[in-house]
Amino acid sequence: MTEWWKKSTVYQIYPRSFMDSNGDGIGDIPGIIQKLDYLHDLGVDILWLSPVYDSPNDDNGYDIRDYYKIMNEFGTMADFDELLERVHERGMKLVMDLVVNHTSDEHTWFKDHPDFYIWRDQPTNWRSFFSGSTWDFQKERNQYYLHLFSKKQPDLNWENPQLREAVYEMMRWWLDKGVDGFRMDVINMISKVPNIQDAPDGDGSSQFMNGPNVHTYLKEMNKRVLSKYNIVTVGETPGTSPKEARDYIASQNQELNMIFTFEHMDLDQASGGKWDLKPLELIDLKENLEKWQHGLHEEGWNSLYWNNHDQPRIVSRFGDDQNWRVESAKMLATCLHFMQGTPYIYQGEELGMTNVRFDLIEAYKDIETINMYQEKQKAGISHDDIMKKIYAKGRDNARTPMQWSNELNAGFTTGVPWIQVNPNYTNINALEHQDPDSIYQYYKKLIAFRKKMDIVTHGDFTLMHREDEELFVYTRRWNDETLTVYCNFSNQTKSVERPKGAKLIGNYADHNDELALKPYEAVVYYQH
Ligand code: TEU
Ligand code: CA
Repeated sequence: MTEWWKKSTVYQIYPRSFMDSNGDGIGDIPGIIQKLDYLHDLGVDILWLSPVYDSPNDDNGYDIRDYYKIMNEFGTMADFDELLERVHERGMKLVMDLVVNHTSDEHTWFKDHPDFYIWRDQPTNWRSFFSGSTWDFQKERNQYYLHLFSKKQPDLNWENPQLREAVYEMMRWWLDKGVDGFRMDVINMISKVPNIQDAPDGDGSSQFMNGPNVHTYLKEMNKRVLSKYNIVTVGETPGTSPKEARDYIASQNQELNMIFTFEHMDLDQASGGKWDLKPLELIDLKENLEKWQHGLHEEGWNSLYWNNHDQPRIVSRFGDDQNWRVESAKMLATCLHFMQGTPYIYQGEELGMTNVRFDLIEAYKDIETINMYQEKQKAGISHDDIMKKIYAKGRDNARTPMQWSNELNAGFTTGVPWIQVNPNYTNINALEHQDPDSIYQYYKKLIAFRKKMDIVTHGDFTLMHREDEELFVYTRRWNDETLTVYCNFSNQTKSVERPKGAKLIGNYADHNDELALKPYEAVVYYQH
């Protein structure tokens, strides 16, 4: 029997930027309820909410102050209960974002249970994901506490069984409400090596990623909580290979159902990390996705994504948002949605929303971006050179308000939006989403194929034209059926062999014996 989430498509909502119902400029839960029919029509069946718990919003909700309370800006627990009911009555499911590698420093635990956190007399030289040190000194205790992210996100000490029990109790509370699963924030970082120490150039990741007890903890979490519910779980696991992924998600391991890999999202950066920009080589992308398709084909299951609230928008990143926006958005969607796995659509991806360019750093809100700007400015890098990095990789690219219409503020709010709307909302918005040629309707077709074609769910994967630097071509085979997916990642017309079978999707008009793909065109052939 195929697990239900293997035929599903997930839609990620970043509530702060999705829909504001009360004019305070901040998206909220009643706003999500207003848009459920838009989501249901698209055909997605699982909604993943980025954190909606009480938070001081140092990292926009990924710094939780109270796991049992809804963030004031987003509404009330009654609003949440209504959202859950409205989602379920449409036959959809709701997955929460579980952030338990760290809490906010304003969580009562930080004061009342210091042993739930990680303290040392002396700091190591580790660098935070958000610039600066991963240690902050606390006078009262005369010790340093660890925070891999912001200083207001102290890491939890998972070696402490009382902490683990407190997390499991909270998880049960949400699951007993009827929540359908969890996306688990940096879950592969919860086990640190026992004697943490300085690391070469401050990169401590080998001491906290996929650590010594991470599988012990996840097996315990599965036994004590997850196994008692019919739910779906996906772990966010930076720095994980297919081999390590199988350890987390092979069904016999009784841990998680899926994980997010970051390898394909790190291909357009050089050795200095995400801000050290490097053009994408398509062959690197083809071979990485092939590695993951093969690596999890028999054991495990891929999470298929191009976008989320931390990544720049794919049509600007791997497509062409100036000259071929609609074509390249559809091509990128085709490339991903015919692979094996569960696809994740991030809000606005179905409209071909693009990256944004604010002239002033003050327009940016993301702590990662602001800290990086200050750090690089101190290092003497020019404003323009830093802004180039932010334009390419800043997380606010994904966090500008959802563009619902061409009205003021894209119909997102009647107030002043917490972050400026992308000025291109006047011609990129959801008004035309019923138009048969819209990107939204194209996504709707892709989602429907997954539901009705077993070859998409179960077929194997073979990369074709491996050496071609502009074409991404692969086949899927299942019993006597074959799908051939052709994606032109360039702004040139590309000719390839005439495929066998019938055209399943794509605007391409059949020519004689060859296939001439227009710039950023995708076409899929089906034969059996
Ligand atoms: O992100 C984890 C993570 O690996 C980030 O460092 C990510 O790689 C980076 O932001 C890319 O630029 C998760 C959440 O998705 C992110 O929003 C949070 O800020 C972070 O954890 C801390 O909770
Ligand atoms: Ca609001």
